[in-house]
Amino acid sequence: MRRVFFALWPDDTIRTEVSQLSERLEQPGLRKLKSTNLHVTLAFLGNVEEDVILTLRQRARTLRSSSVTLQFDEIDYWSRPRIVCLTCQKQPLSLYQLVNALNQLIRDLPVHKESRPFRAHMTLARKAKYRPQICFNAISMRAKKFALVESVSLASGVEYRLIESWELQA
Ligand code: 2AM
Repeated sequence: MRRVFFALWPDDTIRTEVSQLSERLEQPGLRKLKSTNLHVTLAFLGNVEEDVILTLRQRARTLRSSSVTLQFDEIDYWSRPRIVCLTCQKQPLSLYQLVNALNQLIRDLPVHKESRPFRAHMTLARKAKYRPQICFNAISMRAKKFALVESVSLASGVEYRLIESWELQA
């Protein structure tokens, strides 16, 4: 079984920009994500068998959805997962279309299904206790691809690894 999810996978420029912002976060016990682990989850699928991954890859290839531009203009604190994350005041229609298309794609598969409304976010840090008070310039992320990603647990911590990515339409 492999733990997988669909995500927007930032390019190196965005990773650098977000990491620089993340460096400014300070609070006791905060566990910041490594720059290479930054992502925007589109659909969390949980632990799945190899044949399901094959089906996901076959279906994802056929998906036609538009590229997505996210304007990360807020830093939020979510108390239950205890995360600090970047969020968008406005989520573009193209994002909903992509998430809906992915939910259709997984509908009949034995994978985790989310019941809560979708809220785009990029987790910056875990084990947070309160909302950081920092000013920053909004970060605009143009995603031309979406990806199937694996979460691998290592002694050094969790690592997110790209399985495959697919182009979004211009
Ligand atoms: P995140 O997107 O809020 O950062 C792999 O576990 C990734 O899928 C994590 O980064 C995690 O959080 C996201 N995710 C979304 N829903 C999840 C769930 N129900 N259980 C675990 N991880 C989930």
